[in-house]
Amino acid sequence: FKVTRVQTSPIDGQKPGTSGLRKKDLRAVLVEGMVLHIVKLIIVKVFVQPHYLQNFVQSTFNALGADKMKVHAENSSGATLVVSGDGRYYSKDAIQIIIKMAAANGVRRIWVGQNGLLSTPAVSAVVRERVGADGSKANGAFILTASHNPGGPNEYIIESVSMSSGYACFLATPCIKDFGIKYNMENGGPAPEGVTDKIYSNTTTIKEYLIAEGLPDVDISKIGLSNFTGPDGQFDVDVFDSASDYVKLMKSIFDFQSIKKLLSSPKFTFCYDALHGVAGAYAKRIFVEELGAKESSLLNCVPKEDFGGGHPDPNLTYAKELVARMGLSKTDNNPDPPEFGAAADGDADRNMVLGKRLSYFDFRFFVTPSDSVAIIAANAVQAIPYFSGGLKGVARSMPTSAALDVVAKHLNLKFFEVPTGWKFFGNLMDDGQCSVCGEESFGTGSDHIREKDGIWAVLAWLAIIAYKNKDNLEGDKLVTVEDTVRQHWSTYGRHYYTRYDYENVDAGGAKELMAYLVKLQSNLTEVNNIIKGIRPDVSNVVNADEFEYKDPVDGSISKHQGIRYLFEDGSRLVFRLSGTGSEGATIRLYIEQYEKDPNKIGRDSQDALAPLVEVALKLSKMQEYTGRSAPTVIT
Ligand code: VG1
Ligand code: CO
Repeated sequence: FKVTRVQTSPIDGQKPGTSGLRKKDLRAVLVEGMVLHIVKLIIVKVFVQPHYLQNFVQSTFNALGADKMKVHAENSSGATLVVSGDGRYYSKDAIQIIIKMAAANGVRRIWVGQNGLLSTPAVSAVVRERVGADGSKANGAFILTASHNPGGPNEYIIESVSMSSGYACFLATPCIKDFGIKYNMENGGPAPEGVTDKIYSNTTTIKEYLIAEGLPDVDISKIGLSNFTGPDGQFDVDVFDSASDYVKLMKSIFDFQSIKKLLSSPKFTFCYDALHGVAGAYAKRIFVEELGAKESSLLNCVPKEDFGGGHPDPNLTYAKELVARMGLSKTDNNPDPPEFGAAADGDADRNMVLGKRLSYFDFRFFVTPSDSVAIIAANAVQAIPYFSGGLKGVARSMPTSAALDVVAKHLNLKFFEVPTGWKFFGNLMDDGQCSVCGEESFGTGSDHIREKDGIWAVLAWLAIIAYKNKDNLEGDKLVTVEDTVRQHWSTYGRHYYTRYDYENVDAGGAKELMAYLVKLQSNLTEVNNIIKGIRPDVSNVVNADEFEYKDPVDGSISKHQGIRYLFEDGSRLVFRLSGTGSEGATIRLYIEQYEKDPNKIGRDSQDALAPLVEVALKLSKMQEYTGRSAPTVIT
């Protein structure tokens, strides 16, 4: 092949957010016909528009610099990049484009998971662990995913509505489908802000990109190595099995035998919902083939380009089938609700864990992600061989509840509070200061890789349940997920927790709300006067600030990471703007209350939090600024 330089010009809005660049696959603009109310659709496909992906990829190569790409001439072993993702629509085209651009930019070899599939945690594992046939190691990776955002080809739903005037009106509603890309570094973790800022700044000045001409599309459905020759010498594309490196890593972390014993106990039933995301490619290998779960325990485990039309977000709203399978009650349709249920998001870095509820009536028991990381940290040393030497430290993102803080204190562990987004944990882990970490947004993980890890979290829970039942598998009743969580609360106290999301609100209104809260926060007397007027039974705010983080390893500072109101009794209100949305603005409101009294830890969390919720909504003038009387999603 030869290298072609293609003229291009900057495209607005290519700024990577909390986790890479994410955009709608289409933007539909409705133009109403003046007379006949006929709606015309003008569709702009964002990622598929000319040069969009190319500009971003070239800007990344430019940000990394020729030294990082180790062009062939400088170093005969050359650079190796991984390119794969959750398999969403447009991934296959994107992979071919990136292969050709990498070849033209002097990359020596590209590694692709079979069919372009690799979960985000598997990419991290591959970058860190995989060794190529020629002894090569990866230098970085492009991950193609928009995580839990839906995917699929452009679509719109057209409905016709008859008007009283006799005319018909066509309503066209665009389906929200996203595509995304992010770059991970040599440690297997997301590029730090210094790099993403540079990528963004390059996108604003880009004039040309390089692409290989005469390089055929590579068949990524077949495992094997293809060699090509370009101006710099040899270029390889290595298509490999998506699961084996990851499975090997999991087997080195957990005691698969003890989990297998648990799964084979007739008293333990299990269900895993991949929501048609890439987790399906791992679930069968790990849960069924390695651990002996029944094939019927897998739900939606065939990865699909459009996630089967669903929203691949593992929460109680979107993981509908799992929630139904866990069962409201024993019915004819659902004779035996599983003991343990879990789900993953599109790229398999998130997890939700559910248990069967035995008290009251049979209703699923939800483990909050903030509790999940605390419980994993509290049990890791006993239940997971990888941690048997002890934990180096633990960390959580700022809006995540303080359940982990209490565990850290009890166990005398180093503890860190970092801004939202996994990239902040990576530095601590590289520096040997953190073993287990998590976010309230269904993300849990450890220093085995540099991304959060959905399947790892489920294995960690299975390992804990297996450990708690190790002498009990023949007993009358197993220690359940619910028992485990309740035991934890009675030892450490309970953090009632909820998150309200206001999605796609007017960006101006959202900014004003945040500005108002920043200003208000500087006058605590006024804050407390307002609160007394709303709910005299809520405790005082003793501190408020805009969260700022100084990385203890590299000293870099991240500002404006959310507004915190801290109460005397340990309650917290946190407000922040999402950095992953692809439309308007999303306001997230995090509400938390600590309860140590063992008699008060069994309440329904929305009930327990009602006074604080009322304070949060009125204090922030949420409805005034957003026009919304209720959040889009509550978790
Ligand atoms: C959200 C979550 C954050 C998470 C990020 C990426 O970000 O709140 O905790 O790290 O998504 O997760 P934001 O900025 O929208 O609040 V994933 O699974 O989407 O890569
Ligand atoms: Co994700």
